[in-house]
Amino acid sequence: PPMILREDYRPFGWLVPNVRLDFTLGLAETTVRADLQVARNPAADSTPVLRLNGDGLNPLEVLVDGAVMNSWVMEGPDLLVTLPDDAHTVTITTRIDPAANSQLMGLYASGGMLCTQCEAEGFRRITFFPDRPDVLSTYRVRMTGPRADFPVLLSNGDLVGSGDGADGTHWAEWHDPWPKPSYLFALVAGDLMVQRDSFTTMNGREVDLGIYVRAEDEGRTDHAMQSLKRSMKWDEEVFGREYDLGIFNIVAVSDFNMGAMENKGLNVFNTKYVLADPDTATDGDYDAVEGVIAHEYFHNWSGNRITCRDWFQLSLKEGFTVLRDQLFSQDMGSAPVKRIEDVRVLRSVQFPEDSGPLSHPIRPDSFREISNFYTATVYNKGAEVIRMMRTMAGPERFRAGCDLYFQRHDGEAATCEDFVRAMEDGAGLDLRQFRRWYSQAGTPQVRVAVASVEGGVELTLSQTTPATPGQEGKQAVPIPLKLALHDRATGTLGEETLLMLTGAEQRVTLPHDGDAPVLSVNRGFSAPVVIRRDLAPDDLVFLAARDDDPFARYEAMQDLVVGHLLSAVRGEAPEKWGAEGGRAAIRDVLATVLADDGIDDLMRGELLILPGETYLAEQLPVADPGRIHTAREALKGWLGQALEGEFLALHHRASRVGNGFDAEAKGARKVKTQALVFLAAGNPGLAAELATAQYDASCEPGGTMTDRQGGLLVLAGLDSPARTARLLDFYNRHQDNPLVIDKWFSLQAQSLHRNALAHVQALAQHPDFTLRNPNRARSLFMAFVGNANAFHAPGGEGYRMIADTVLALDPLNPQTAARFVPPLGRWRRIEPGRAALMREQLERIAAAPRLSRDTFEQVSRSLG
Ligand code: B3K
Ligand code: ZN
Repeated sequence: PPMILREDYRPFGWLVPNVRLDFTLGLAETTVRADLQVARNPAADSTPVLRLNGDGLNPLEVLVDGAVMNSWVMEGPDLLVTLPDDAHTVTITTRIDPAANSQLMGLYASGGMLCTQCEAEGFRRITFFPDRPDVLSTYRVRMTGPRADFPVLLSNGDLVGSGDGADGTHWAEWHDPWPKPSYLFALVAGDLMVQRDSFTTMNGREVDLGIYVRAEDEGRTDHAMQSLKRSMKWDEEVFGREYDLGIFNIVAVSDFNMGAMENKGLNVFNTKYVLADPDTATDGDYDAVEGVIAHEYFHNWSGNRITCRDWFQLSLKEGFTVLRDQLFSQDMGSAPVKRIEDVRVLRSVQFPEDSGPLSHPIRPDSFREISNFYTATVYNKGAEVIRMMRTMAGPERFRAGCDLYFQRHDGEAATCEDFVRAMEDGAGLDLRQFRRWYSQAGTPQVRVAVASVEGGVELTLSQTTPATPGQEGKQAVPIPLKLALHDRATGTLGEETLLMLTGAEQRVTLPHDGDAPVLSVNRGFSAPVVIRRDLAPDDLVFLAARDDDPFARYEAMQDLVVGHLLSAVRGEAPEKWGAEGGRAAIRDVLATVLADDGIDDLMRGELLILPGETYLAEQLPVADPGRIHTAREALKGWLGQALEGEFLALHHRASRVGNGFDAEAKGARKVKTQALVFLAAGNPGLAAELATAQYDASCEPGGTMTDRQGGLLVLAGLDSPARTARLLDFYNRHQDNPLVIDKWFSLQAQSLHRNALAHVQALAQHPDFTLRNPNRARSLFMAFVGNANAFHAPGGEGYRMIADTVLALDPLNPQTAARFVPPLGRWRRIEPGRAALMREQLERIAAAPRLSRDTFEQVSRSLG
């Protein structure tokens, strides 16, 4: 497959101002007649040839201005039509088989309904079209189908007509007045229930809201609806963005490759991000529903009204929209907790991506398959880059920059450069050097040293960015660092200041009274960098217990634990970390955190989370996953014993809080299961009893899935007669709910049980398991990959199982198959024995015949 380069961008030779689509719907046969009004693009090189992208399509008939034309040619999958004049109507008829579409791209069948997924290049599987985001058209869509099978017929925009046809058919016609690229087209036809509501915009316009689900999911859409209304209101208040159609519909689909899709006026969602009720969804699920609903809604401006010129600009809409959804969630719940969660995701997913073979800039320079670039780098690092602009400008000036961007580029297909320029002009920032964040891959490493000088302290800051594939020499990037100097002796907390590190090395003197201050740096995680600071354990203890920035407290806690664990993994003399090799210090801080009345349980829960195994591995040039696991479990067990009384008391206190959805109840549920996690490592017998009791209590009326799943997850890691019984109970209780059965697969795949690998092998043979449903495939195998100790089984069985999964899934669903390759691609950073086994599996995949473009690209980059 060819490499596509960003620098090769050229505008398309033809404009397609209007599109008319006429669908005759059937699950196994749908006929599509497309009328494309085309005109030469004055802004492009002139060409008589209209190249229309296709993927697996044959033209049944081609008309030009209503007359049959037979001189078309196919070039690979594309249809080429040579046109005599400057403007024509081209009509093409195609026929597709949605039921046979296992890739879930284009028009496909899911549980008896028809739906579409077009981003990035799925529209070309429906009809021939210039399937690129810079061709904007208004769409008129007519659907005809059997009323009994498809009582609901939806598309983008407004419903302009409907009626009955012959032989039990009916039809509907939709018109979307806003010009859009083909990737935002959507169609849904099926037997669905709807929850309706309405929203009045800031200018008093009524918007009809609808959430469509299958009959069995009725009653689980309330949280999604409330989240939608909150998102609409928040985007008006915080970004000044008003919705622009009379209808906003959401449809939940159970077979879906991603989380959701922002099609204009008709968002299509994975059921996982719509459905929620207390008996089947955890607190985490509720938050995820709210966040994804917001994300897709926010795309209406950052993505739809202003779209991307080409797919290299993907972060223009995704990075910005992730930042918008993060800020929204910060406002809806606990801002510090949300920030910590977002940083944890960035560091455990994006940092490893950025330090491995798949590293790429947030605006990539090349790709073979764009689906492979919907990454944590484009999304989450992209969001961090825009967040830094906001930090440098402050919220008001940042808003002015956003306003200018929306005003200047409304209705356009824009570039990241357009966004940066609008920020310079609107927010008054000089971003000349800052642009490097868009072009340079890799995570900057910042070293900070503090020395006392007359009247203050001198900070020496330096930065380097490690080489990444295709980018050897790196340049310095501007790094906004929020910092403060605290006084450990007096306990006085210093004022926060913002310092810009712009050069490779920089020295600054800061005033400070008193001796030897403690530096609190990268507060709030003001920059997406790795900080290397040589803080003594006592200073980390002080920050973890006392810093006024919640993120800095979390960070100090993490650093303290990371320092202890890495030294254990390296087999270093423990004295460096003080009494008990640092364990005593960790125990004491945890005790402080457990007793601290100044924080709520949601925040306490964050401070109790030990750094994950992937994050720990990332701290080492070459990691031994077995040693990391052993050291981490040993610390957890020691803490579970040392603080057994405290954790028991916590579990007891939290168990008496009610089952509500307020912050107190959610916080209580979070720390309750965390207490169990520590106790399970320290005193398994006691923990098994408590976990069983927690599980059983959660099955009483009003009990929550959060408690049930938490109890069962802990129990699944232990050897106890209750383990089998409760796993069976959970299955029986929820066997009719696929999303909950996904949890049942996941929690066994994630469990700390020493036989987890064998459990996963057996579960892959379970009658409910299938690779055809992406949620189910991920529920078992992605959860397994996240279980570092099981995935990295020394004999390589885990690697083989994932490679088998890739090979089995690739012919069915390449997009989802390719997502399982990156975990194997980490081999260079793993100890040589396992590295060889990982490589072997990558080579086995590479050798398979007829690999998809998606998997081929990921495997070859991983081996390269
Ligand atoms: N824009 C979609 C992503 C679709 C990707 C398909 N390969 C979801 C989102 O980011 O909102
Ligand atoms: Zn998005």
